[in-house]
Amino acid sequence: MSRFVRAVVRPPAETFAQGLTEAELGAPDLALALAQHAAYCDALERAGLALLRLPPDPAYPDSTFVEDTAILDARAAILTRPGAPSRAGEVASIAAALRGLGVETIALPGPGHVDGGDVCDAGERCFIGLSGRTDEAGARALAGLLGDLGREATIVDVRPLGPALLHLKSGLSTLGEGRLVVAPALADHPAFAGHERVVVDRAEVYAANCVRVNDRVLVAAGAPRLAEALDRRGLAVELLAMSEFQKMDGGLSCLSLRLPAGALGAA
Ligand code: CIR
Repeated sequence: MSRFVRAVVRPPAETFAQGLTEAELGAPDLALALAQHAAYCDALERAGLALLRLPPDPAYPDSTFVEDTAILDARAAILTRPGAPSRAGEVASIAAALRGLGVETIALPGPGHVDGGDVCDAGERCFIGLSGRTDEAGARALAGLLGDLGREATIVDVRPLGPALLHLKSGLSTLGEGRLVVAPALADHPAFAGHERVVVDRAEVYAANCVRVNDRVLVAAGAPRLAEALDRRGLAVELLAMSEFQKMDGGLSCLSLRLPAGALGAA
């Protein structure tokens, strides 16, 4: 599994509650969201990452979900074209930030759409979700670019699984070494047949979006069975409160763009 050395993060802005959501969990509390974001950043730092902390951007209520704007490979960052029109303008500032870190950026060839939340880099293979946000043209363009970078890609259609999965990674995470965490709806999908799968309990499905960062896995609080299953596999788990981001349909992975060591240039 890649060693991550840096991450780009952006706290929620005062317009956070105006972002997109289907969650019906009520309006987020901004002060609590900021505290949860700060704790998330602390956890990334404990995992060994140096953070580039971008300022909040009130023009884009969903801009704290930085993961949707780029796909980080060890050689370059592919800039996405987010599927929600209100989020299209988030990419420019992330592109500038990545270039400032010395990361080469590549634009997704048009006209398709991709959200980073639909891309799960499982090492040898990347899974690309077809969702309400990522369309076929975008998925194919991304698969082509990944192929140019020497990566294999498999497209997984999550649209038939209904609105519970906003993105592929709402129900899929990689633990490294070929191991995956999967939501029950994806447990028997043929795309994952060759992988060891940890199937998340229905009551803990939000935690299927977890993040392996170096020597640990960051997991949403409230998923004791998943935490125990990871612990049994020898993985150190850090639990993080995510309630205010869950209200806005966001998972743990969406709050950061994690850069593998090779992605950093000379800057
Ligand atoms: C949206 O609907 O775009 C945001 N409210 C949530 C995005 C979450 N991103 C992710 O799961 N990668």
